[in-house]
Amino acid sequence: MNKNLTKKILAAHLLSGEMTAGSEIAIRIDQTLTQDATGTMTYLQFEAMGIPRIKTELSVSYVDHNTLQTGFENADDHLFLQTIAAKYGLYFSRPGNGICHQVHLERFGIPGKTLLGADSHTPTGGGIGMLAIGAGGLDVAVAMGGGPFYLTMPRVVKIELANELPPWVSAKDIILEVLRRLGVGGGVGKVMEYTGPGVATLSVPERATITNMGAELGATTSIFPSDALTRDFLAAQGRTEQWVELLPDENASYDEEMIIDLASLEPMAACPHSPDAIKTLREIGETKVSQVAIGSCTNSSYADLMQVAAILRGKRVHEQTSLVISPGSRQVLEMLARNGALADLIAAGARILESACGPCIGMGQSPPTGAVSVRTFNRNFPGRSGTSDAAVYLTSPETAAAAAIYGKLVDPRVLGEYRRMRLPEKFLIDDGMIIAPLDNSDLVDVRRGPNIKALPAAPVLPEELAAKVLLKVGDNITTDHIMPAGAKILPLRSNIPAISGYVFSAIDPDFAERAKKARGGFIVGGQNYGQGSSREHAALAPMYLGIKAVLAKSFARIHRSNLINFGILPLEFTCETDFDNLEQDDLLEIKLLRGGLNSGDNLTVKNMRTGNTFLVRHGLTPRQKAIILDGGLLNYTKRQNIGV
Ligand code: MIC
Ligand code: SF4
Repeated sequence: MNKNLTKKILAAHLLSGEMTAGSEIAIRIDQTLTQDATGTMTYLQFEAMGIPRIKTELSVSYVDHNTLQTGFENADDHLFLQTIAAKYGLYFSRPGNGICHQVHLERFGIPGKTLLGADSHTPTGGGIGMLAIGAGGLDVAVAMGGGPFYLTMPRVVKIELANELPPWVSAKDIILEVLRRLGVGGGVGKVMEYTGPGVATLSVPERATITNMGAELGATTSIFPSDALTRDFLAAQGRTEQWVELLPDENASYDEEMIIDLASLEPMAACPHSPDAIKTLREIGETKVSQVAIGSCTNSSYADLMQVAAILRGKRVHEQTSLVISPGSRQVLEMLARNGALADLIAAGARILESACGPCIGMGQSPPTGAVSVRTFNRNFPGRSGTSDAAVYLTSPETAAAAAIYGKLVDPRVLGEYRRMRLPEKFLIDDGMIIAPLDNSDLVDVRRGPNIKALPAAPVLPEELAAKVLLKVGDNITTDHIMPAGAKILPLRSNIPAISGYVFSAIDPDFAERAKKARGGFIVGGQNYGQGSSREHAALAPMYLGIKAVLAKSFARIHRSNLINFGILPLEFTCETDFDNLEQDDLLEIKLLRGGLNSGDNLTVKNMRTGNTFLVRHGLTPRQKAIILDGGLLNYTKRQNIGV
């Protein structure tokens, strides 16, 4: 059968399993990345495995999330990460060097390689033809140790791009259109593979905008072919020798297909409070905007910010609107500084931040009470901006720049003549802020500040569970609900006892206390439970609070794996009404748990309030069962001696 690109790369990395959609496969990982907010736990876990040096072709530790140093915690974490990188043979991208996904694309991404990243937007690398997958930190730690990465063989969706984008419509609008059609859970268990004549009209950073925000579909990843434009990008980054051509076979077969006519698209926005609440700017109508934020791993490339600078040149930001810009990388920022575009942005009244995630993860720049904030980011979940009642719209850089000038949401086509930004022939190359691995790291002393606490031990699964439903929530609960981020909570990422006090704090401030008092219990959720980020803290902190199982209608991919990795059972309702019949505080009992897991796919739950019983499906593979029975992946990995 003629192979699509996804299958070609998977086949070249396959270690075990059958490549039929839905079955578990294991693949070899060539590269890994972490960022600081997920990295400290990842490396604590890597240390606990007792492996002397990483076994991947390349692993990079980035610092881009916790860069607001309002206390010693983040600075301590940075030092820990720098010394860990030196000790175990990783590259270290220093604070200020840029957002992990943007820098990885610029300096490290190679077509055809596999990349596993402890961040859900790792699929950004799909823009350069990598198979780039987001995962929990523990999965990344295992991959660094030479262990395989296990995933469910995805269904591959062909997204054929026809024609060319019209003026003022950009790559962001393409992924907003995909989100409009499929919704935030629409990509679960799938890889989005882009083909068709429209591909040749999109540069690598534009493709990366699309694969980046494919994370919001819940997709395993998204990928573009590696073609002449990929070669041009790598050449401009001084890395021509790393280019290989990678295309799907002619008449390749796919599990699903969809066509997007680029010429028919118009400027769009994801409206509050979900990345799939898509409307065109014409439908939204003119809406007053208090803040515009341009940046994030979705839209802060050189071409993006050159476009914004061209739009703002000689103009002024509206007096009722604050414009803040966080360039994606030091390469981008320095190029803008040297060619004068930065001066245009400053002259227009933009507030320039360092190259980091910044406002995207609530690290500063929270908008005013009840305000509308227009952002070029990828997520607009409630409260993520740091202001609980802010209304966040996600748009292209063009639409955001127009909002900054007019002080309201407008269709950017009012701006007149459009010139699409092209990539430079040569990017400015200076890897001075990336520290290369040492040959001999025996003498490196790992620095552990007082914020870095030991990993909590995962309890072994008991034979019987009897506990209360501590919380019942609805559909599409995000990891930002479960384990919020922001400038106050993020510095506690290396301190599980402290951060666990904030679990579900935005929707139920008493949750952590209640869970501690009850010595654990169950959480009940709806569809797509745990969508969004890869943060394993959304499983690790509940585990610390004693949560034993989550009963939900369905789970997001990365979060489900994280729950398993930390010994929490992800259980799916087999019947909708069983969800309806449950109430908070119900006492549930699951008997013969260990034995039950090994005999079939279902477990029986008894509700002690009603006396009724119902079935839940665990759907665990034999490997996942062994992990759960061992009390999590770390115990399991140590027992298996994986990669040592
Ligand atoms: C996010 O965008 O939500 C984050 C912050 O980058 C997370 C990772 C984290 O929580 O540290 C992600 O997307 O995985
Ligand atoms: Fe950083 Fe935002 Fe990208 Fe997450 S989505 S990696 S917080 S820029």
